[in-house]
Amino acid sequence: MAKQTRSPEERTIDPAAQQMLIHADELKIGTAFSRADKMSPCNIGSAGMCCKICGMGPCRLTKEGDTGVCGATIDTIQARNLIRSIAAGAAAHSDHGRDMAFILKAVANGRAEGYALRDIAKLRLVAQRYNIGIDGRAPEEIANDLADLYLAQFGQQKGEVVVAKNAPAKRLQLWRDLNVVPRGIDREVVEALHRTHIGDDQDPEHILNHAVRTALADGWGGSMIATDISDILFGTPAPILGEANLGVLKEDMVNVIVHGHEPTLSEMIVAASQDPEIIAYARAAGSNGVNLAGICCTANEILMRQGIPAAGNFLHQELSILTGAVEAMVVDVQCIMQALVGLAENFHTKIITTSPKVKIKGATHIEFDEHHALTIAKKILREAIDNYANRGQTKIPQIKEKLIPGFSHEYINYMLGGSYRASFRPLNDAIRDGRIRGVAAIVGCNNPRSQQDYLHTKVTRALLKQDVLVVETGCGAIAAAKLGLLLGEAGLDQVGPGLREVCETIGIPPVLHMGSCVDNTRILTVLTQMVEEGGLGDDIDQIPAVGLAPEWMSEKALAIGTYCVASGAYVMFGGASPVSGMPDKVSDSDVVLHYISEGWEKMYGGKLEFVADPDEMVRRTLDHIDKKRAALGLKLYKPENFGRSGDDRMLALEELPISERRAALYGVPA
Ligand code: NFS
Repeated sequence: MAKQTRSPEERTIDPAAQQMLIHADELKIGTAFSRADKMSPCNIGSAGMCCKICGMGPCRLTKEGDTGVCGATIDTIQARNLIRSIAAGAAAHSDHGRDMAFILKAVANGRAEGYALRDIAKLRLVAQRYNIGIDGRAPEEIANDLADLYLAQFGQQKGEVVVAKNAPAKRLQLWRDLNVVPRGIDREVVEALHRTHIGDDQDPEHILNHAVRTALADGWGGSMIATDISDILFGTPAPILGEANLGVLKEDMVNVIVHGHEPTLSEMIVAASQDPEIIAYARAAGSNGVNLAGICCTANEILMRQGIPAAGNFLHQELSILTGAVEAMVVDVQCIMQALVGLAENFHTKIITTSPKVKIKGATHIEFDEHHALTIAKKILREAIDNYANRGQTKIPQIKEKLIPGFSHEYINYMLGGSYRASFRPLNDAIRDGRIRGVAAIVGCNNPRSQQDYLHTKVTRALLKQDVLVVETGCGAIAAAKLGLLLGEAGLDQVGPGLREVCETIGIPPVLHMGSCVDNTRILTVLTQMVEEGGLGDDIDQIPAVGLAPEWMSEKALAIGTYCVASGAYVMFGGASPVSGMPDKVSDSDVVLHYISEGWEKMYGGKLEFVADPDEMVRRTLDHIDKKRAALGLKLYKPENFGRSGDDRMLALEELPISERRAALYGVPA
C-alpha cells in the first residue's frame, strides 16, 4: 500500500500542535504522526484475523473458512483477541486502584510522608456504603478498614466484589442472573488469560461473557476504587479555573511536565513545587520558579483538583518536548511513548521514570515510594532545576485556552439543588421536558491515525447543537478544552436552545469535564443517581444516553466501552474495529461483530459498535436517544419550544434601538 505523508493541518486540527509539527519537520525529527504515516497498520491484525497465542502460528485467517493450525475459527480468534485487550485494560486501571488502596492504608497508619485524608466527608460516605462503622471513630481508623476492604477485592476468590453494589438494584440483579458479577478483580483478569491460552475456551460467546465480567471488574471494581480513594486523599473535584495547551509552558520558568496516570506522585510534585526551599532553589538557578503542567490523565487529575494547567493530551507528549522548554518530563504508568527518550536526546529534556513497573532504556529512573513521597518529589524537581542551565533555543506556541473542569458527580448533584436540596431532579426534569434531548459521554484517547482532536470535537459540536448535554473525560476532555468548549460563555453560542437555557440557569458549560479515564466511573455513578432519582425508568439502559470514544487507541478504552455496555449504555468507537474481519466480507456470519452489538443489546440493553464516520456516529446517537425517549413516553424533542428566555432574548434586544426595547420586552407601547 502506498504510504502517504500528511500535512500538519491534516494531522491535527490544533493550531499549537500544527506549529510544533512544522517545527519537527524543520528539525527533521519524527513523531507519532510521521511514524503513523510511514507504517500502515497490518490489515490482518487490525481486523482481528491474526492469532499469535501459541508457537504453531501466528496464523492469518484471510479466506472464508480458514482456521488456525489448531482448528481455531475466526470467531474464536476474534473473541480471544478482544478479551485479551479488555483484560489488559482492566488490569491497568485496576492496578492503579490497588496502588491507591496501598497508599490509603499507609496514610491511615501514618506511614505516608506528605499525604493526608483531605475529604473526610467522602471517606465517611464511602465507608458507610460498605457497612464500615463510622460513628465515634477517627478518620484514620475508618480509612484503615476501607483500605483493607478494598485490598481484599483484588484477591477475593468467591462471591461478589463489594463495589458492584453501587449499581442500580435491577442492573445488579441482571448481572447475577447472567452470572457476570465479578468475584474478585484479579481473578477475572487471570481467568481471561487462562481461557485464551491455547486449547481452552473456544466458544466465542462464552469467551465474551467472561469479557463482560472482566470489564465489570474494572468499572465497578478497580477504577471505581481508584476514583473514590483519589477523592478521599486529594479532595473531591469541584469547578476550578484552568488552562490547556502548549502555551501554558513558560519561557522564564523551569517547566516540569507530569505525564501518566496516578495522582499519587503528581500531587506530591505539586506540593513540592510550592515549597519555599524549592522555589528558592529554582530562583538561584536563574529562573522565576517551577512551572508544572500535565499531559494525559495525570493532567486531568491535577487540573481538576489543583487547577494545574494541562499541556495537552496523548499526542502532545512529544510535541511538548519539541518546544525545547521542558526541563523534565516525569512519567509513571500508561500511555507513555517509548519514543520520548530518543526525541528528548535532541533537546536538554530529561525523561524521568518513577514507577517500579515502568522503566525505559535511556531514561533516568528515580523510583517513587509513598513512604517518602515528598522527599522524592523534591529530588525530582531539583534534577529539573539543575537542568535549566542546559536549555537551548525554545519555541513555545503562544496558544492556550481557559477551561473550567472539576464536575465530579458530587458537584453535579450539589449544583443542581444546592447544599440542602442537592438532587438530580432538575437534570431528570430537563430531559423529561425535552430541554435536554439526552446525554452523551465523549471520552478516550487521541490516535495519530486520525486527525488529532477532529473526531472528538466534531461529534461534540454536532451533539451540542442538538441539545445533547455532553460529559467528557480523558484525552477527549482535553481536546474539548483546547478548543474552548469547556467554558460557559465560550461554548453557549454553539448549543441548542433548550440546553442553553439549562446551562444559563445553572451556570455551567455545556460540556462537563468529569476527570481522567478511571473517572469514567463517575459517569456510571451519575447514571445510577439519575435512575434512583426517578422519572427516567428503573435502570441505566432506559436513560437516553450514549457513550462515544471517537479516537480510541488503548486497550483501556475497550475495557471501558465494555463495562459501559454491560451497564446498559450504547457505546460507539471511531476508527478501526478490532473485530471487523475483512471489510468487504462483513456478513451475518460475523459472530463476534453481531454478538457484541445485537447480542449484548438483548442481554444488557447496551451495545458496542465501531463506526468510523463521525456523521454516522451522531446520527446513530440521536436515533438512539430519541428511541429511548419514546420508550419512556417522554415529550417529543422540539427545540423550537425553548430558547426564549435568559441571555438569548437579551441578545436579540440588543439589536434594537433603546427606545424600542421596553416595548419588545414587555409588550407595552414605547
Ligand atoms: Ni485514557 Fe488516559 Fe488518554 Fe487514552 Fe491514554 S491518557 S486513561 S488511554 S490516551 S484517554
